[in-house]
Amino acid sequence: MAAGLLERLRDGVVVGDGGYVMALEKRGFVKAGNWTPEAVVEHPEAVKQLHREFLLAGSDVLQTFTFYSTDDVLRVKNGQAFSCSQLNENACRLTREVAAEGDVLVAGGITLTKAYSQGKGKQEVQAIFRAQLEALKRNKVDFLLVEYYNYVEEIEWAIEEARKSGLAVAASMCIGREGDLADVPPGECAVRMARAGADVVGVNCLFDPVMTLDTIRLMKEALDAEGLRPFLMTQPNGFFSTGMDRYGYLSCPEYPLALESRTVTRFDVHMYARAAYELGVRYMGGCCGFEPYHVRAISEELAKERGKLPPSSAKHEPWGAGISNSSFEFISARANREHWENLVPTTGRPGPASHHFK
Ligand code: CBH
Ligand code: ZN
Repeated sequence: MAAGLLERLRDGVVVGDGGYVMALEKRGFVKAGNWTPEAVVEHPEAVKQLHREFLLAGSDVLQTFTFYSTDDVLRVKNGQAFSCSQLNENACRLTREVAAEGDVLVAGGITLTKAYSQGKGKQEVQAIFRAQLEALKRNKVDFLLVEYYNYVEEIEWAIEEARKSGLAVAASMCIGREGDLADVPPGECAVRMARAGADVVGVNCLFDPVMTLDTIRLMKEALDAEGLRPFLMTQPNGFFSTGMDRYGYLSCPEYPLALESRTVTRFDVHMYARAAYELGVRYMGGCCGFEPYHVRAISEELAKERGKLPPSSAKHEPWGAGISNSSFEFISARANREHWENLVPTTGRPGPASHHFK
């Protein structure tokens, strides 16, 4: 039998997928603002194709496209055209079909509820988590991904339910350096996630790789101080959001329809992947703004550690080497790491250059 999540994490580094809602929104299959996953019923081939592109980019995990798939969120966002159970059932089938094309794990994703933010109690909120988990368990996902929570108390409740499945649990909050929306600092969030039973803890979404690295560093320090050793995970956004408050990219005026000029380059991703690895992060992917080529950059940066390049590197070489056959000499002159590592990308618009990772 293929190795499970924890064995893979123990052995090395696990590359993750992510960024589905935004990637599918751009392709025309998800509605911005809703970010709900009806595409698993309406456009199964589009979802499968994106899974496949992440797989080819070297992701070791394919997550079910079940983001915001709770009956209470669906009701508010789209009049509940489909139920959580219908969506999750379809999502699992699609993910499993593509996972069979490679040696990857299926992560069953559960996400935050509307009920918690409305002040509903633990029993009501956990009933919603159980409803999300039903189809995931029935379809035998390989592990659970409990992600995008902005309150540590809610993720504790989710982890508690997820644990009951007996599956490994990876848990990540959408917080930055300032902590959760109730002002619980990242270190305390991490400790509480680990104590609730998460095998992997970390952060996803809302912030860019720079802020995400700061946040995971704070998490690690607190976990170390408590003698806790969960694996660490980071799935930052692929948009620079320097200087934004605790809502990260949501506070950018360009969110969610004009974020392109903030997009990280594949070389920014190389630097993020290296820095995260050095910090001890072993489950590494991306969230909104990440596309398969960004995940390929993680796989290429960590090719030595992983002992392999991903399939889609057949059409790409790390650090620009692949462009040496360009039709003009001035372009092939850029076929080296030095050029791409030192590049400060511009927006191409009149005005200041955009931020660079360094
Ligand atoms: O799409 C994915 O890959 C998911 N695993 C994470 C999505 S994070 C989406 C954030 C939406 C923000 C909003 O509600 O405005
Ligand atoms: Zn996201």
